[in-house]
Amino acid sequence: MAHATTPSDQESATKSPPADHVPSKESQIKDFISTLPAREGWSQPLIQYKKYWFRPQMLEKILLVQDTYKPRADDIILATQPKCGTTWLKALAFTITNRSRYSFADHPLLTRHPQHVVPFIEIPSLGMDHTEVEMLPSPRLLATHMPMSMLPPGASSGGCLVVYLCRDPKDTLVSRLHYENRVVKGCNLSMDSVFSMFCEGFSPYGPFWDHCREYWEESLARPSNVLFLKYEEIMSDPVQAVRELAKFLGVPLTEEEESSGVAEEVVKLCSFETLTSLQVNQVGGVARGNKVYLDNSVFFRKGKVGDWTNHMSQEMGEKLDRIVQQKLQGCELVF
Ligand code: PAP
Repeated sequence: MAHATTPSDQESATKSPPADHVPSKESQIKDFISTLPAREGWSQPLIQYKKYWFRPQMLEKILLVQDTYKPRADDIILATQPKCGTTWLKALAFTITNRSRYSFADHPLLTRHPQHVVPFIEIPSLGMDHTEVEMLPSPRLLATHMPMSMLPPGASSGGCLVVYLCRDPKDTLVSRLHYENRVVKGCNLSMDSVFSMFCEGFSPYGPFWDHCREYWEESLARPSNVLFLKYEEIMSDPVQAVRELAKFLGVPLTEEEESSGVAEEVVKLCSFETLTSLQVNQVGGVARGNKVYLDNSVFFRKGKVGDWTNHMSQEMGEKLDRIVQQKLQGCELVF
């Protein structure tokens, strides 16, 4: 139905704001973002803020939550760069921290998407706003893609526990390429183009290496508050990763749980195979604006280590490894 223009609409369209008009926080942020460097190349232009590149809508939200998100000492924050295993980490941490509430036979993950059981701090769920996170009871399990240096004060220095998951940049890039081409209508990025942008540090939430380095250094400085994990390590020994996560999150597995195979049950429930077999992760989805449609299944593609070899040449792989190694010089972090 067409929206009828009211006299007040017409007035606001033609008159300038009154002298004492205070612009909303949102419009101040939008104005500020319009002054920042922008660059084309990905499915949408990215904006550079404090060396990191973001989609404008994401940066808006990151700047907004600097005021609206009030960290609590018992918050648990799952931090990742996109495509590094966020869905998997959400499933694992949710299952571990809620294991006394739910049985494996009747578990929320059997009917709810892992992305939906743990909200992002800076990305409101559909139809929600930033009060969503504030309304949650403690202890909260939250997620973010924000760099460590952009976590609101209190989250980066208070008692919050932060789990950071990173992944081989080659597999991360391949996953990103498929994701953008699938969710953004009309997007047809090539491996060659995203590869050269990624190598320059120009990627959503990139430079990739700076994002990792910040969390890595914080995990060394504050090991009881920041746990640094790698996708490949979880893949090679998931049971051990569950034990480590449970211990770090203050809910270590008991001897009884060890002998009854709880870690193995968690691994099985959160595995790529189990999650992709569930209807909730196969059908349905949400539109985000006119151009983006997020199928529930888009968060599950191959779930493998080393898929990059099917999408880039050996030389490209070696070049990216060299760049990342060089950028991480002086840091013991290696991929
Ligand atoms: P996000 O950061 O955009 O929220 P994220 O979960 O990190 O999503 O990205 C999806 C990747 O995680 C996909 O990787 P691929 O493209 O290389 O396949 C997806 O397959 C993988 N993934 C999702 N769930 C699991 C899981 N349970 N185990 C292993 N990998 C998984």
